[in-house]
Amino acid sequence: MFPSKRPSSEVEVDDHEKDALFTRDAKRRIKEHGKTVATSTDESTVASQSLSYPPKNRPVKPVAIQYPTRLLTFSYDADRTLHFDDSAMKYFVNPPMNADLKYGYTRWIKRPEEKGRIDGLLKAMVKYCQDLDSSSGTLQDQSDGKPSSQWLRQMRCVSWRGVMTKTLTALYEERDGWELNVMHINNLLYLEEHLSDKRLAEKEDMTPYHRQLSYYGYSFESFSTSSQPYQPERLPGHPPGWSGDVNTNVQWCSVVKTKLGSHRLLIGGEVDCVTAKQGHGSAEYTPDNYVELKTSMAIRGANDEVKFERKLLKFYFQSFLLGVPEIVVGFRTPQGRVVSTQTFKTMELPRLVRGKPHGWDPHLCMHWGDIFLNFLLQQIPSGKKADKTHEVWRAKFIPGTGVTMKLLDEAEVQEVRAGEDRVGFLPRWYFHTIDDLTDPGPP
Ligand code: 0WD
Ligand code: CA
Repeated sequence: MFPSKRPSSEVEVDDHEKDALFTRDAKRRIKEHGKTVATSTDESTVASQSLSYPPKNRPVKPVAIQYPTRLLTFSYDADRTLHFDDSAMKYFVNPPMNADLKYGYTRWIKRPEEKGRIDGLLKAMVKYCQDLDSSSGTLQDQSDGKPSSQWLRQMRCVSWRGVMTKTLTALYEERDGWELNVMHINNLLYLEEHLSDKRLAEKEDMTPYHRQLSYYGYSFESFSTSSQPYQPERLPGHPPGWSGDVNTNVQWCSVVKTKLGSHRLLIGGEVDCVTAKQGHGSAEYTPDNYVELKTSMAIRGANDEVKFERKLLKFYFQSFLLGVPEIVVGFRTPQGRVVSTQTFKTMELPRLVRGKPHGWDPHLCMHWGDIFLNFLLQQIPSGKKADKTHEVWRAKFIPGTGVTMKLLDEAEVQEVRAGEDRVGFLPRWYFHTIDDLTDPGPP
């Protein structure tokens, strides 16, 4: 544990102290873990800051993460149209052994790579707020604003689950950097993954080998899901268990709220399938029945095992963040044949790696995530919607180092907008719909 008393010149960022840390108007240097991590030099033109991550070998103050609560679900259809229903929900079934994951590859309808827009999530958030207001009727005391405004005012951050997974696991990431666009309006942070046109083109231009590997995951989904509980599909002209050709436009998503430290988060993400409720065999499901599907190379020796156990960190947070309790891994041969499946309980993953040299500690990730959110909240001044000319910031994660952040200039904001009708990266309709939702009202 950190000593409880420190010289004030050595404020530790992990202290939850919402004090003068990172205030823009002070010339200050913040020493963290013996390194200078943030400098600001000018009252009004602070343009970049950085946050290095804490060492992994020091115990940290526990930062709690709340088990998520589901708010609503929605579906994207084959044309990528969003529907507030469960039409894209599928049931888990055991995949046939020796299933050929190459099957159907040439018929794969691949969703083009796109910028990390959070439009679908915002639509879901607005829908939830509208439902909250209409179900509260006139019973609610509205002196403090509509029920949805009260609710939304407690939220601190909105993002896709994938972004939050990357953020929390950054501490252990040694290879892949990432960049986020960040806006802060009425005390709510909006995060989208920043994918430049160049980066998108690179992602689209996968080698045939990587494309194939990426397809294995989707065809495993087809073999492991069905439109009916407990009944693998039997489609004429296809191998047993195949539930349909892969179209990656189709997704079933769940939107949840959770809390990391003191920050309430609104997160949306894809859920692969559900197990039918015991004894029902009907369309009923709860988040307790969500299932995440993964494929991985069959483990052939100690090295493979180490690699797999490292990967479990991402599996863990990806599933935890949406409240997915089970992960079914399909182990495959290099040629894409399923040789076995294994079900992991999300909550038990940390114990599997605890104390191992390549192990990971979720508490360090949560602690880091809390530091990171504090950093964003305190560095980026919260704008008001009424301005409609909001600052967009860029947080850039550099593996092995930490995060730098800068305010984008007009040309960079234009690149983010990419010619679309947006304020920063937020769709303009959002500002119209939600104008009174997160507004804190008159001072
Ligand atoms: O930054 C993000 N996470 C983005 C998400 C950027 C752009 C779009 N999206 C979309 C996602 O495709 C999805 O519709 O937002 C929705 C929610 O995403 P998420 O759940 O936050 O995404 P993530 O956790 O990164 O990935 C979940 C699954 C993947 O499962 P595996 O088991 O492979 O981790 O979403 C799928 C994939 O099945 N997926 C994709 N499918 C097609 N194209 C892509 C992609 N680029 N990325 C993830
Ligand atoms: Ca999956």
